[in-house]
Amino acid sequence: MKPTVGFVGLGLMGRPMALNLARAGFPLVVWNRTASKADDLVVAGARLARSPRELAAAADVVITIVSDPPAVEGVLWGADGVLAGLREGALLVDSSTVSPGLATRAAAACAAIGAGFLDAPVTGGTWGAEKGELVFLVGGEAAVLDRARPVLETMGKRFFHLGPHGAGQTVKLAMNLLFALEVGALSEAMSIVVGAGLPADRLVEVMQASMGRAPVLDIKAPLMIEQRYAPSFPIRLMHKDLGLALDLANQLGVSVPMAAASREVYSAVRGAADEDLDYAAVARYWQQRKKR
Ligand code: NA7
Repeated sequence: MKPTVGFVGLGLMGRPMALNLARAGFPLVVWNRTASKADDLVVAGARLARSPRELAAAADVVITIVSDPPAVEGVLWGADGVLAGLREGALLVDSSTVSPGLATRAAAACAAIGAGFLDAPVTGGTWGAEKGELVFLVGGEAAVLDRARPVLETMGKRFFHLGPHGAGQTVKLAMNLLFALEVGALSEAMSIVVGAGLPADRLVEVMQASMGRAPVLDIKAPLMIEQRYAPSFPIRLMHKDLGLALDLANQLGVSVPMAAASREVYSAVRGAADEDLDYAAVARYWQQRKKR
């Protein structure tokens, strides 16, 4: 018999992930702060819980994927939070991108209940979430990952077990730091080319024929050239991740000056935008500044 899955957080990433669980036939209980986002999941057969606590009390495996550390704190430790309902022997998988320290605290809280915990942030964007082809970056015990695998395999195609609790978050923050710098650097390079009156797609064409060839040119460059910035990975979340990466580097005594400069850039781009944009919109920011 398939385990009952409780799914908390039906945002850009969580909704398609939960839909894949429903389609795979897992008994599913969902909760989202804005309940209306659960409508199509209820149509797909999921039950809408009144609180994360009620959800956890009904689930063998609980998955959370919410915006940021305060959101995770709220859905886990709130009065009607997951930890108030989580059953002994259950598993909690947090796929939000947060700090390794928060993952360690959640793991300890689960251990006190007799439940397993994994930090398992994901990469692959909304496209990967829809296709069920996410990549999971996992921290925690290998045996707990083995137990969670049948559920996680509905949503992902690759699983990297990276070490103890917090290791998944550490690698995820390092990875997003690199993405932020790549997209930021590509944006600046494009603004030089566009500023000189040349088309940005020629730069990309040349880059694709050089040692600078990289998937960011396949995935983000077309959006930048066509000025399509509907959020797949919203700039507000990349800004959050750069902050978390800087905090972590600070705790570790590691120097990351390019990340610090990049966070300033993403702060400015975020502040200048009225709408929720993808982080590729840093390209638009530099090109618009040139025009002023
Ligand atoms: P979204 O699309 O911004 O969705 C965020 C989700 O988190 C959404 O379900 C929100 O509920 C929920 N949220 C935000 N704040 C809270 C609080 N305070 N309490 C409860 N729930 C909350 O983000 P993504 O799906 O793209 O990304 C989710 C995570 O994965 C994030 O850590 C990324 O960095 C990676 P709402 O619908 O707004 O009521």
